[in-house]
Amino acid sequence: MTGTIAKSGMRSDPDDVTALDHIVDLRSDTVTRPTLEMRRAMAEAAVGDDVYGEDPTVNRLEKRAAEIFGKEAALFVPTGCMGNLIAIKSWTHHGDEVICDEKSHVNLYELASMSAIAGCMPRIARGLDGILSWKQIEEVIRPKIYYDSQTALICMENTHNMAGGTLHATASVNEICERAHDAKLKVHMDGARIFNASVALGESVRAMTKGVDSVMFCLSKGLAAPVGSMIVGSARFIEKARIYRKMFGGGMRQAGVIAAAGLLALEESPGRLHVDHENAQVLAKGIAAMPGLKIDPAKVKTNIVIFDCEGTGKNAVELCDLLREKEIWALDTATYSVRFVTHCDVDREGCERALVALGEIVGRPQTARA
Ligand code: TLP
Repeated sequence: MTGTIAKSGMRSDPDDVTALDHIVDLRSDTVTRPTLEMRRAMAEAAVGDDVYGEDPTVNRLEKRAAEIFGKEAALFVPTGCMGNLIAIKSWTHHGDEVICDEKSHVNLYELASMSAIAGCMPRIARGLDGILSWKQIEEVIRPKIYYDSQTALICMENTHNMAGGTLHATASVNEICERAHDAKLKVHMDGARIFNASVALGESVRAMTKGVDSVMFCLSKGLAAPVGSMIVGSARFIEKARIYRKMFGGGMRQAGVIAAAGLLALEESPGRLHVDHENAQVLAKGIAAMPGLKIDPAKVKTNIVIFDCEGTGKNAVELCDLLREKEIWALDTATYSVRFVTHCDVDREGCERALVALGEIVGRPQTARA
């Protein structure tokens, strides 16, 4: 349930009781609030002016992120959207095309910034459950003809949010990177939830992103930092990225206050993500047994549970409204599609409450009738 936390000791402050505490907020893992340790680290953080490169805590966070990913350098950015945009801008020129999956975040949920600001066209490919293969990418690479716009970049999303937290197999990522590089294309990974992918695959983020030219990952989602994302890549890429961050208004001053929480998020939080994945399984299995709801629990590998509600005769907005009356918050992601995202501020009991509430709305689980 909201307000409690699975990892003992992470949020133990008895004063941390807000009006939201009885709500089970499954809309997103972006809603996670900083832990007590994070709040303490924020209060005590050593700070300086990061635009001058003088914030020791930001510098520590960037060094650690680069180390963990096995890349030369890293940059702290305010949001995932800005991180993706900076990477796209750094790797492309106006008029270039960026290959991405149809339902990717860069295509659907970043206000067309790759076009509006970076001057690029999204070139859509349709991955299987959001996961692009080299074959699907190759089909949409533009030939080198003077009247064609040119492909410059491939964007992959791991985990893939709107496909339900699906995973890229590392062998396939490596193949895409090798072939892309042979074709003189760059590869960016929107790894907003790359640590969820790492936990589900049982592989290090370093191994998973070895071949990609840049990675964006979020500290502020399942890792529970209040604000911030990182981009990692070569020293040359980060040098350029730093300039675009300033151009886009993302140069922060005494940002060590939030970087301090980011450091804890990076070091401590991945170790508990498996709990969120287990809770997502409980939700998926419970939902699969309910009349009118459709989901394949075998496809739920991480913390995102997206289910179809068409068979209930209610659309997603109506279902979310009914859930909200029962203090369960969910997100409609399409006309008949509802998303639950598990995270550290919703424990097993909260997930069970969500299932009870869903059952009261759509009817009792089929297994319970037998
Ligand atoms: N995703 C949010 C919404 O914008 C949909 C969510 O609740 O899931 N890449 C991916 C894959 C993301 O899921 C998100 C946020 C971002 C980038 C952007 O991160 P922020 O919100 O930090 O700009």
